[in-house]
Amino acid sequence: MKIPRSHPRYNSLKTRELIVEGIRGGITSIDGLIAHGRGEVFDYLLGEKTTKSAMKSIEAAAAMLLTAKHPVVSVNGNTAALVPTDISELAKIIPAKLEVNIFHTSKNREVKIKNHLIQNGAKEVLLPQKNVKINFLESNRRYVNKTGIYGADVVFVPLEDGDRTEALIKNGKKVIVVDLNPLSRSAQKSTITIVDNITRAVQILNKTIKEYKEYDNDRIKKMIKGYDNKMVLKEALKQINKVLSEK
Ligand code: PTJ
Repeated sequence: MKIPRSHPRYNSLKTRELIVEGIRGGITSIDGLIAHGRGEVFDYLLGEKTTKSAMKSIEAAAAMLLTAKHPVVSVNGNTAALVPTDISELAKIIPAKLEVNIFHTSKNREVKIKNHLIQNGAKEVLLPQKNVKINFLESNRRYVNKTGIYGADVVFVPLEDGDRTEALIKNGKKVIVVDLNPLSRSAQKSTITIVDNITRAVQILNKTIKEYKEYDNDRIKKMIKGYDNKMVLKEALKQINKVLSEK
């Protein structure tokens, strides 16, 4: 569909189109529409901008990814449709492994996500292996790659369904989540929660990582130490309250 540039909701409609194209191309699950709708509501309530508290999370995430020994960027069907170039760039600049990990089981979709990322700049994309699992999880997301998520110390998991965040933490990993809903299980359980739209957050994260590469290690470590995820989630809820009361 051709969306006129003058439409007041141009960006939002263009983003929706990416999800619809993702579904048509076999990259995104049909359930991705529901997830996207939920995200849109929270984005609206947050004022459709990267808030100060989201910036704190992005900064801490950049620091944690740069100091990780074995960082992995996990990609599902919505992330691949919305930000294939930015997420591929993120893996390149950290550098981290990129691994496909989806909730709604489909071998075909895993391969399509991998190919889509490669077409958008990724060098290597790992797929889950049927004989490699993480503990404490029953869903398809338990299958991981031996050289990727299985041995990772930090996992970046945008648009997550909550139980995997919890399972990854129980498996001894640090988890960075991007989720517009500050009340979701993944937002509440992760090490760092970036309460922002992935369409904005990854670009800013990439820029921040490039900048922090110049910083010394002590400065980076202090940033991680000083970060308080509970506080960031409270600030996100306050922001929602503020937007609602101003209306
Ligand atoms: O490709 P698959 O099979 O792995 O499926 C991916 C989805 C996203 C469909 C699956 O993980 C799922 O069902 O997720 P949930 O449980 O609906 O959670 C998605 C979360 O992401 C919700 O809390 C949404 O508010 C949030 N969300 C949706 N769109 C965005 C978002 N957060 C950040 N940016 C968005 N654009």
